[in-house]
Amino acid sequence: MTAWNAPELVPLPDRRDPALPALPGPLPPPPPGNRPGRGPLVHLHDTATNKLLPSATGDVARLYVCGITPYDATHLGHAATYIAFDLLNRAWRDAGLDVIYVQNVTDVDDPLLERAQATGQDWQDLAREQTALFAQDMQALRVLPPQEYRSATQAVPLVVQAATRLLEQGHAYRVPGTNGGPDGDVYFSVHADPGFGRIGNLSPEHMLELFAERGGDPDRPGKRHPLDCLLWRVQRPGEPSWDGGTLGRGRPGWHIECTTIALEHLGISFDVQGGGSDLVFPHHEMGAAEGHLLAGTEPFARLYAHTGLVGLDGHKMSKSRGNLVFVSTLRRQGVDPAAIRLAILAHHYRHDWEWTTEGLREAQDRLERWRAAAARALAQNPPGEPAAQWQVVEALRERLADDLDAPGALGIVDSWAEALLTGNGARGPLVPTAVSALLGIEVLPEHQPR
Ligand code: 5CA
Ligand code: ZN
Repeated sequence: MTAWNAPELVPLPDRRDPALPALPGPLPPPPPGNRPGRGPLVHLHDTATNKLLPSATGDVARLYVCGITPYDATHLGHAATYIAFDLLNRAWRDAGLDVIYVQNVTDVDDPLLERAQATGQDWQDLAREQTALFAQDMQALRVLPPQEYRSATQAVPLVVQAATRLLEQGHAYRVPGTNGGPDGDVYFSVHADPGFGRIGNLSPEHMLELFAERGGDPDRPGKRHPLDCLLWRVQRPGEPSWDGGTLGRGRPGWHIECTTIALEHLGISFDVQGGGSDLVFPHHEMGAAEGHLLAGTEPFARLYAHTGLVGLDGHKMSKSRGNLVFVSTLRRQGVDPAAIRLAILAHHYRHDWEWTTEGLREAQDRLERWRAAAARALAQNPPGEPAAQWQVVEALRERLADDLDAPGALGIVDSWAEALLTGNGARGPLVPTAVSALLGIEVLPEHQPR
């Protein structure tokens, strides 16, 4: 595994392969004494319970992060979300866990088809192009690739199987055609799951409002409940469609895509489902209910982690609003991706925040200071002191283990850099190595872009 690839090109990697691109390998052994050679387990905020919970329970940590809908390039909101979960991935690896990370790409959905139609582009070309660009952006930002990167179109057989099963179980039903549309769209019955509402803990009114805003169709005639969500949309003229067996030709609904991909590759009760906070409801709520009924047991995910939303000029950055700053644009302008990453890490992942050019400038300054400090840390005289270096590394690990406190972690590295640049900081390669492995920021000269 050396790169992000389009899903159909992904050779399945050995997830135990230690030769990951951005991890310089395990940190060297700690000095004698009681110092841990491995990072502590991250405690992560769970949206459902509003508590900090251990992020994993065994030797294998299982993560599902909701991927992009590829009709526009990666904006900084996307980047912030994937960098947040990249911190978790790195901390888990540092804690000695075997990580299975699964991500989807929603390569068929209404907004993608609408964009393709509006611009006259083939929807598959659009999806392929934007997925490839996303992969390049992620690689530039040193986001470690997932082991399984799966597309909605690849998942069609899983969705057909799941929708058929939910129908058989009586947890889904067919809706007659409206406005001249065909009969047979399949909907999931939210009330089939007595625990529905467990993730967002929202009032019925709030759920309805969000459902309508985020791709739902509360007013569709023939539904049993306004919140019931689409599992299978039977074919309309001009729309792509797949063989649905007894469901008829059609295409998958959105939520069931992630439910089935997660169940297939991680199994029920995997450790963490992640995404932006715009996915709490309805997306993750629907997934939890569908997954519960399909697997016959719960929870779907043990923990639901959500990133705050990145805004620009007072509004959430969103494709529909068009107030976007793209990672690829900044890269084309010659901005060092490490500075973009640092600008993002300066904000706690759970906060909503605004992208500003000033924030980027501060990150560029910080990166310069860190790199100057790293160069000093590696100078041979005087030689490095293991204990002093390990103290910094442990403080860094401790900040990340506390709900991925990246701003706190940056503060630790700032202090180390400041001390080195003013003459008496911890020398040696350990801190730069940890900064690279844990934060994904390259400060050593040989890794920096020429
Ligand atoms: N394909 C679905 C998820 S299955 C989707 O939401 N795609 S997306 O392209 O709209 O968003 C991709 C990821 O970025 C999601 O996790 C979403 O929650 C997150 N995201 C979108 N906008 C922002 C933003 N402004 N700030 C932070 N994260 C965002
Ligand atoms: Zn999803």
